[in-house]
Amino acid sequence: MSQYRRKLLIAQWFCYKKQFAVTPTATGGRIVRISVNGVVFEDYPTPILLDLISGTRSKVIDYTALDINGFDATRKTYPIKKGEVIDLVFQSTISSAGGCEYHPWHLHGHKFWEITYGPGLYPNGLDKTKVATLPVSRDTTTVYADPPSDNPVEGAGCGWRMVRFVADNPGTWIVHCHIAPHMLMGMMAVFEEAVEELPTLTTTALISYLDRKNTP
Ligand SMILES: [Cu+2]
Repeated sequence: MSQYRRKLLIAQWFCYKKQFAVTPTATGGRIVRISVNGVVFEDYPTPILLDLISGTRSKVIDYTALDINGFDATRKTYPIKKGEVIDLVFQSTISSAGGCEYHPWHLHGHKFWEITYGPGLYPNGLDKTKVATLPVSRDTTTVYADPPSDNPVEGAGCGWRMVRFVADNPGTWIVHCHIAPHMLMGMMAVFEEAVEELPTLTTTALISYLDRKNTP
């Protein structure tokens, strides 16, 4: 199995001031959303895992079509190849209230290793003295508000954390902030991992699977 490392930057942004349009409400207020790399998560019209294994969603991914963050704007997922070693960087940014907040990020389908973290914005050059010598394996990690200031400079980072996992579990895996209101505000994304490995089943078999009463 070929392996290579790839970095995915997962940055949370509030729809805040002029950076994003906010949705006006009927009463003239506004609804604050949270995006991941500028995309506010919206549920798929149909479950994409079932679409993949029923054959109604293509398993052929064009990796040249991914944007700089690794996002596929057509599929609305972050496709990952089998065997990739993914360095996932969770980046916090200023909140709609004007301060830094903490975010506990949770990934489905994998445990990852905590590698390193830092204040502000993720730097291109890592301070290797801060990399964990005995990384902890877990499926949730918190990006603490760093700096903890109530009034950081607008556009400044609010802390980041890097974790690492190996793409060895084909499927569709959600990654989201575990603060439920943040998740519902859009702070969520989906990894489509090695989907070419998923089986293709007939609709009849799927219905049997979903509705046991229908099983002969
Ligand atoms: Cu959060």
